[in-house]
Amino acid sequence: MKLGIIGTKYSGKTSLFNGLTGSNADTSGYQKGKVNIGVIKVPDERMERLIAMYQPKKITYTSIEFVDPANSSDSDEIGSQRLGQLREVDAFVHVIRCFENSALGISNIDPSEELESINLELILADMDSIQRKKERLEKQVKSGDAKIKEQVRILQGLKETLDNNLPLRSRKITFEEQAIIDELQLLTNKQVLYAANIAEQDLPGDTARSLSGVETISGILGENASVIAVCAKIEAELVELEEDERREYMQELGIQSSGLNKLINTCYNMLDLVTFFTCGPKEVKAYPVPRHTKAPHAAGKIHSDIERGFIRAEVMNYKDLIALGSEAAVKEKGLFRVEGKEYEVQDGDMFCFRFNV
Ligand SMILES: Nc1nc2c(ncn2[C@@H]2O[C@H](COP(=O)(O)OP(=O)(O)OP(=O)(O)O)[C@@H](O)[C@H]2O)c(=O)[nH]1
Ligand SMILES: [Mg+2]
Repeated sequence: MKLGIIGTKYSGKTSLFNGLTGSNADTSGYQKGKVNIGVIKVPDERMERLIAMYQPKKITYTSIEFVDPANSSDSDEIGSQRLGQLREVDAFVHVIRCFENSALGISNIDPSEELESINLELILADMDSIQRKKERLEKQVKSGDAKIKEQVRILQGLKETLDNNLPLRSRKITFEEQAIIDELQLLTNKQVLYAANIAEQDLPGDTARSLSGVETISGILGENASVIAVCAKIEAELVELEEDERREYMQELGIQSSGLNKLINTCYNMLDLVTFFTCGPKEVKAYPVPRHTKAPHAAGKIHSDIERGFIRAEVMNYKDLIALGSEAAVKEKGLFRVEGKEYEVQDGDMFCFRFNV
């Protein structure tokens, strides 16, 4: 999974990037043309139990790649070059500055203005992509091709949503629309996780000011929006510490869980992901998939051959395994099942796929 970090200038994108990935990217000022990319493994305590149980030769955690795109100019906008680097991400993390920065002479805090300006920039970028595609197709439409006419009609439908100042994620997208969205690598269909970047002195996040930042964001976006409060600067410091020291410092600050953990949990909820595992002496591996994914498609995450030649899934759930203590006990209780093509993956499922190609 790939997450792109967006936000206005000095909102704390690179600081958050450092805090999430344990990197040391420069935050001392404008860094022209430098893109920061970092990969983290998704912590999952279930993995630790499974590793202890199966003693595998190889361990593969789910990973998340964070992209903090390069500045193309020293402006408040994301800018076209950065947007280009963000087209392939699965979702955005939108950092919103809720702290004053006297060193940079910034004293006003205005989450609604930041939300609006970034939102508008993404909408305009999508409008531009759609407009160009439409013009190209309209040149060909004279030939009377019904397929092209249909495409122009779909583009017009997408454009109308954007004309109303709404991102594409605000409404249901049809199968045909999705194909065009993918082709044009549009931006506003992607889900957004909002990170209110609060001041150190507002930690653990319950001062009036930090609450007002988060509430402003939630108030504008509605209660379904995914909003977390973090202090990017502190996260960047925490990630540098040894485990013990970190725990101590977190306790001092009153922080329950790291920004990374908060972000991952919120992100999994937002994207409605569940995790399945494959376990054996060779490898223990975790795979995130959208809820309601069918067994053959899940198998395809391991190898396309397994999806193509799918016969059946042999499955038990992590919860049963832990409750009963062993695979044999799970089998004895009749909780080790054989499932077919229509089976939907449940969180914590442990699969063995049978296939034939
Ligand atoms: N006090 C405080 N300062 C912060 C916090 N997060 C970031 N900063 C500071 O704000 C300045 C900008 O932070 P960056 O992380 O570089 O912000 P950015 O969004 O990457 O900035 P650009 O890439 O230039 O758009 C730096 O001086 C940071 O140290 C925070 O939570 N509290
Ligand atoms: Mg930066």
